[in-house]
Amino acid sequence: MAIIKRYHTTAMKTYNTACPRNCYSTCSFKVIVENNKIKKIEPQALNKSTPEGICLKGLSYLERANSNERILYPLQKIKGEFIQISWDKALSIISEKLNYFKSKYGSHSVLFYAASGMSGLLNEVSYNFWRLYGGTTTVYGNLCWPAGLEATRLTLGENKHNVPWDLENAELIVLWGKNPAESNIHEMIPIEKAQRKGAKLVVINPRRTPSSERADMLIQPIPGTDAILALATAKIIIQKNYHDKEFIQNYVFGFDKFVKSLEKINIQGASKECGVPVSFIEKLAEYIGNIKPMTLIAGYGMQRYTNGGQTTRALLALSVITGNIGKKGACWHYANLQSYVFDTVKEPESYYPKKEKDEPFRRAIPTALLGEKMLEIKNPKLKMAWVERGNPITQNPDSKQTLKAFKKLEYIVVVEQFMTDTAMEADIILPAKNMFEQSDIIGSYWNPYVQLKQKVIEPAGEVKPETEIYYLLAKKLGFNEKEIKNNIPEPKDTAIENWLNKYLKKYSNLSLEKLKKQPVLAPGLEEIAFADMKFKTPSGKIELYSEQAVKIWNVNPLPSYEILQEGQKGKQKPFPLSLMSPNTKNRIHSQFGNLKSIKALDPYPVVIISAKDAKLRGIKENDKVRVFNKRGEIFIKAKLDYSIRPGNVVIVNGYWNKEGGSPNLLSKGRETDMGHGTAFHDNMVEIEKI
Ligand SMILES: Nc1nc2c(c(=O)[nH]1)N[C@H]1C(S)=C(S)[C@@H](COP(=O)(O)OP(=O)(O)OC[C@H]3O[C@@H](n4cnc5c(=O)[nH]c(N)nc54)[C@H](O)[C@@H]3O)O[C@H]1N2
Ligand SMILES: Nc1nc2c(c(=O)[nH]1)N[C@H]1C(S)=C(S)[C@@H](COP(=O)(O)OP(=O)(O)OC[C@H]3O[C@@H](n4cnc5c(=O)[nH]c(N)nc54)[C@H](O)[C@@H]3O)O[C@H]1N2
Ligand SMILES: [Mo]
Repeated sequence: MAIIKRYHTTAMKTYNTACPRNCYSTCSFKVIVENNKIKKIEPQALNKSTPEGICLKGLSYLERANSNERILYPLQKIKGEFIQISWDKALSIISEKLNYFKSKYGSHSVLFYAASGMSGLLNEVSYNFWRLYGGTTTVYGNLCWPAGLEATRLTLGENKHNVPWDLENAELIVLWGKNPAESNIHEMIPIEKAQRKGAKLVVINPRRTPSSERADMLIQPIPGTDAILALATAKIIIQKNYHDKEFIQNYVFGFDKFVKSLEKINIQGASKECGVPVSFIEKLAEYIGNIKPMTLIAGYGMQRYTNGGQTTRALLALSVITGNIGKKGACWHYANLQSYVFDTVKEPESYYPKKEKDEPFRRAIPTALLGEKMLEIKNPKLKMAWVERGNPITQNPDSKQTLKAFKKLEYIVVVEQFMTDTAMEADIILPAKNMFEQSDIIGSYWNPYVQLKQKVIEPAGEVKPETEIYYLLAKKLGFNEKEIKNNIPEPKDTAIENWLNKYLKKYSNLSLEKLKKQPVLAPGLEEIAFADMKFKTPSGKIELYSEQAVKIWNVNPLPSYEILQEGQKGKQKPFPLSLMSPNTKNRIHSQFGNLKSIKALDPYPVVIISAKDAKLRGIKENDKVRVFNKRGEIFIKAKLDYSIRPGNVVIVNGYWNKEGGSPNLLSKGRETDMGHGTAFHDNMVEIEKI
């Protein structure tokens, strides 16, 4: 009753909640609600990682939640147009299709595709439903971060790092392939505090970004060559005797082999390969070798290459040989999975099918090659797809292939909030909930809190959360009642709360009541990760040499520099420019860009090109250009910028086709060397004026 009463009051009420977007920050914030409408969004000071400064995307939830472009009813495509239909009709059609394809071709003729549009524990209900259906085809791997996760797991045994506020204790901070001023704005708070106390900041990124504005040193390597830069730096550190012998003696496995492997590295040659002057490499070695404690923040940018895992291992070696692990102000800062206390997706090993548990449920294809494999797979061929929390036509590589694969299907259901490129391909669209319309528990890969994303309003229009959609569909399909009860919560707020409480009960410091008041530090949190110097690797030590790396991924057992598959050196003809397509400040991938408040700042995609490359092609600022390779083309405006090295260009990802197009029209579906990640940036293009 208490819950129902809330929604009928006209008084303003304040709730604590948290942002469930796939973003490092995962901010806690407060929402003020009146008459079932979100009125205001304010920071939540109780979260030490995100006490202030809600980003523009967070503030734009006001517009997003109340947007009149939101999909509020089930829609059916009839002769190319979407027509509103009743839930009963929509679910009847879908259950008919599901029965038909299963009986005619087997349940694996249906693809269940979900990505990272909304996080939360309740997402597991989707998998439960598809298991009850008899299994489907799904994807393994991930678009995001797994090469780096796996590199870290191979070396340290686990993915965890010091709490964000420990950054203040660092004397040296290296931001390598991460751009927190855009992708993790709250990280800039402790970085600036450390700098005010005298810490040095080094940024390593082929382009200059807002994160490098206050750096003491900016190094701009050729994309995809960071491993050789790191190995050359390691060689100088060891030659100059800066390495931490005691730490290595006690905790490191394979150091001698690592030193031996560096013999073949020639500093001059390395400098040429990565495009960084020797003096800069020497300076970097001076810094990393002498300034302690160091936190090396590795982002997810440079692991989205075909050599991304090995590159990450090479960077991590710098933290290892200088003893910058397990101490105040000293850590390898990649992903802190300590708040993922409930999630099964904890380490990349779980990204590929586990025999006993998953095989009857699913036949899996790599997400990095979604379009290609959807077209290729046989026995049975794919006939139908169900997409939720994802926008694969925009966000997965090689959009043309992905689109072709979707167009070949006989039936598509998309659960969405907005008319995305993927939703446009649907035969039926089911309206998706937003973050304010259902409670759920979320973790974070940076913020060390377990948080409650609270239900604060009743769903708009006829919106139903996925749990309810699956519940109704399970009934329609006549699944066993007991199975339904065990696997899918009833569509009632109390049933959802009971479901979440079932998990929370495992930890004495967690309960819904408590989480409603404030975020709670993850149970068992190590503020300083690895302070006990225990490493869950086969040797029990930090592994520079990894037999697992060879066995699982067939890569060099030591960190090594591998040449990219497509090319990186700006010389490949007929496509001489390497295209990076990183994340951007005012969008989370393909989300938020449709809002007026965001469009005002970021109205259309541009290609960032150096003045030198522009001149060579007769291109001026704001000229419309064609960016192309043999996979596709995109017509956008050019932005001339000194932030970028000649030979490289940038188009940030997330733009929809109707906005001008996604850089994934140009990227190839390719896996990273480990972890089944996606090598988006291993991508060469040419540009011409039109
Ligand atoms: N505002 C905003 N925040 C986000 C997101 C978002 O979309 N928008 N997405 C969230 C998600 S899901 C993720 S995965 C993270 C990702 O956030 P980050 O870890 O910051 O990763 P990216 O933005 O992909 O890339 C970071 C930087 O890597 C650089 N880079 C590319 N290639 C190379 C290379 O070869 N070497 C080096 N040294 N650098 C390179 C790019 O220029 C880019 O500036 O951000 C999260 N936070
Ligand atoms: N070229 C290039 N491509 C990239 C990247 C890159 O660096 N370069 N980065 C990659 C990375 S790091 C990532 S993580 C992926 C992200 O890829 P996706 O996870 O596919 O992308 P999003 O745009 O974040 O979210 C997908 C959709 O989820 C919907 N959604 C939100 N909440 C809900 C909900 O509760 N229910 C349902 N059913 N839908 C909901 C949103 O409206 C949105 O359209 O993109 C990848 N793509
Ligand atoms: Mo991501």
